[in-house]
Amino acid sequence: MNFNRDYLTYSEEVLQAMSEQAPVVALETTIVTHGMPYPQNVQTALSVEHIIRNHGAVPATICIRNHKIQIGMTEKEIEQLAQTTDVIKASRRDIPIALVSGKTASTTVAATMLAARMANISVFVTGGIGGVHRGAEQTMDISADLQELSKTNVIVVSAGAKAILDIELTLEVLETLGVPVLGYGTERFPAFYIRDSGFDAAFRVDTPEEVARIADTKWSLGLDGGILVANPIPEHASLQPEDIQQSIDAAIAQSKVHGITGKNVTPYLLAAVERLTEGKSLQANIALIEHNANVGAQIAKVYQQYRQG
Ligand code: PSU
Ligand code: MN
Repeated sequence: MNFNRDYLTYSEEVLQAMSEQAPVVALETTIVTHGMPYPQNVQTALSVEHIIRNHGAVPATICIRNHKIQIGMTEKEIEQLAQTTDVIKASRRDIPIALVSGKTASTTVAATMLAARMANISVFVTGGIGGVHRGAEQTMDISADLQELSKTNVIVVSAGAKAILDIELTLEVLETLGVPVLGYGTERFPAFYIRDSGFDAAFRVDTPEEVARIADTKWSLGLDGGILVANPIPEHASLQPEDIQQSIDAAIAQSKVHGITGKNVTPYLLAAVERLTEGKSLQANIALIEHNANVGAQIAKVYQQYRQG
């Protein structure tokens, strides 16, 4: 990748890990600033980092601050970010704008993939990716996350995509864009709070080794783009489809009444669903991202051997 490295800055922990060729796992921050309320956002961000360290990998939480893309944040910086209210939600298009303005920005899945790639980090753990919104045939609201998955070489560990989206169309677009969708321990594509969206993943894998091997094979062939690992929420934390479906439908209806568009749609729906489920969706969200951190750290450790080999 050819780009100006002056725009990147690293935390000491990440620099140290890189000098030792230790496995590093990228983490996004839009989930902190726009995906969860305070204080659960900061608690979750720290707990995910903790899980990754317990596996012997190093977390690199990513944001944009002071005209730099920052790879790795201290606990204090994460706490500050979580309490700031006017943070820019930065996807690919917003990265140069945030860098020039010097304002603080959190990174979406798309922007975190880009930053990870620039920093030579191959594994990224998130909650759920953005996708094709319901009614996209009218609104054209399709997350830039999908395009990024078609271009940028990072393994993205997720719990699938939320049922606020049109999962069927999201999978169709991922297929068109050539993105391998790997069900982790399942044939089915999970839908965030629930383990089965009703649609198949492209392929089932059961081990970190399989994921690492597929990534290595894809990129060895010069087939650029990400790999989407779809790791279902643990059974005990998953919600009943009937519990969540009504809340999602109501949230989407409210977003229409309030005329929510563009990058405000996803944060609005996440907050509305949380309100309508009386916090149940938030508990599920925390459980699934922690689970993804466990799986992602294991994948990062195995993939690191391919990078060194
Ligand atoms: N899905 C979630 N929680 C989130 C997001 C998605 O369950 O916090 C965030 C991610 O950062 C994702 C972004 O990349 O929302 C997608 O936003 P949009 O739909 O505007 O592309
Ligand atoms: Mn959108």
